[in-house]
Amino acid sequence: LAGIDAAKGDAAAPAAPPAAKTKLTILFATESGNSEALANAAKKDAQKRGFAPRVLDMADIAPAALAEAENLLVIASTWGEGEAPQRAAPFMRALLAEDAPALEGVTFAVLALGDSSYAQFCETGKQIDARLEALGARRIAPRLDCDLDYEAPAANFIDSLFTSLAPQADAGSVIHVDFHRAEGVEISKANPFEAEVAALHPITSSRSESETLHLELDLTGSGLSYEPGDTLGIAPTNAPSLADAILGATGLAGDAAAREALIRERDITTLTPKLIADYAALTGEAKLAALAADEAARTAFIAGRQPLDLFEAFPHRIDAGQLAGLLRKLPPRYYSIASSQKLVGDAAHLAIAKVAYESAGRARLGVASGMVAERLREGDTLPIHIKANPHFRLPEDSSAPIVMIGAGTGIAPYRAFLQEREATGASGRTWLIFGHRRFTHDFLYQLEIQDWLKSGVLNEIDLAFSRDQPEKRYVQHVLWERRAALQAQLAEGATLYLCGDAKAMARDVDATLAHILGGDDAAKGQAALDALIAAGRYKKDVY
Ligand code: 2AM
Repeated sequence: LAGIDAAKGDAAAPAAPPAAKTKLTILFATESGNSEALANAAKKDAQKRGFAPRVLDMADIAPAALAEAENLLVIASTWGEGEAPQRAAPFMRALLAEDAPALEGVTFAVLALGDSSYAQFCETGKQIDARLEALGARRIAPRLDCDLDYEAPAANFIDSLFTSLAPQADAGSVIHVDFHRAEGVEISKANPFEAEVAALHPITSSRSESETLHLELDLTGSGLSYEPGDTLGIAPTNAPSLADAILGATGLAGDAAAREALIRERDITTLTPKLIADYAALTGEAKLAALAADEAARTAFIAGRQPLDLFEAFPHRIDAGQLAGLLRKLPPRYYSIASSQKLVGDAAHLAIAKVAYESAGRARLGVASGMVAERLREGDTLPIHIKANPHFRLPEDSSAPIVMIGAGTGIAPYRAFLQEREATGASGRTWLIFGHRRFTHDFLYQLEIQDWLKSGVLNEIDLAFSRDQPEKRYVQHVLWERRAALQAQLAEGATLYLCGDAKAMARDVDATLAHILGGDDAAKGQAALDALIAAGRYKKDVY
């Protein structure tokens, strides 16, 4: 290990100055902040253990910056279908390019975060791990791929990595920071606050094809605070009817403890390749083993299906412990906060679209949105925590213009921005470009928005209702029509925001923005967009 050898050499020399601290570079790639938070916690731990650590964001550097890194810990999230976090994309392109710099002399370890329900689980971490080795760097620990419940395995990985990097450390002086629980009694994912539901009502008309609810949570007594742009995590419960169906299919009907665990603790709606493989191993059924082993057949089976479909297609009696062991831990669901504490005080507002669809012959409901829409009542409490979203904040200069582009519940953080601007009287120009299905049913927060237009908190609005005319009209069509005004705002120093659907909308909006900025020169447009992102003037919160 480069760092340790150097330290030993120094110590052996008789009149040498104190051994130089072992250098450690912690490089993260984050979309929603998990990798960033881990990197910062790891840095604190490393400092306490006597390393000289620094934290780098992949969004801010090029691969050449790693040539000087002696010991490198990479903490990388994967996003969407095996993609890198958006702001890390230029770094990843450069790392994978043929002219990437040689990294001999660098030792590294990769901690990958992901979601095992995606086929390309932890793909970004895997790519980095393979590429660093190909560029001549030396792997000092096998990569760890973490699922949504990453906190404990990630903390253990970092702990043993640091221990192996500094075996010479005096054990008595090592303070192990358990960053899994370092927050102590603070409200966190592991220790949520029971927030009372102060208000819950639809903000779409009863004839809307996409019901959206406005939820107000009382934070009194929690000590919680948030900034506009931050997100709120809800620990949901599963539908009791779905839990009962699973108990029936696995021969556990009537087992009250198993039922409780399914409702409160286990993820009973996500079918992963691992679940199929584990169920095959548990039951020894040949057809299941064949399905688990055949990637194409497995992917086709998983599409639109959930664990219940698997248990019904391959019925076996299993015990409660085995059932719990097959299912992931139920993860929280995150929503952009739709309020500013400067206006609402000890409260947080959310806009929640009810997810309801049919697949593989069965009606399905989103876990959290289904719970909120069907079972939650005013006066109930809900376990919640706040997750900061430092990359989706209002500009520091409150006189700078902002352009807010959003579709559907993508309006939520803009309501927070506008409440903040109302409360502070900030002078920056505000322009909202909002898209949804129908003007009469789906104009979320219409009355408030009209009031803001009247009072001047909101200076300009453009609407794109997609289903009010034969041809689809989307936010990117508005952007294109209003490209001259957009360019003018950018020239004035505007920051652009984009919130809403990642797959279709964000991709199309990006393409339109690149077209506006680069004309027919696609590369020029992309470069201009990348430059805006790098300057913090194009911020996305897409899901
Ligand atoms: P649609 O469902 O009528 O196609 C919020 O969901 C809004 O985003 C809806 O008006 C929806 O339109 C629209 N939407 C769907 N696909 C989109 C895309 N590729 N770009 C922009 N908006 C889109």
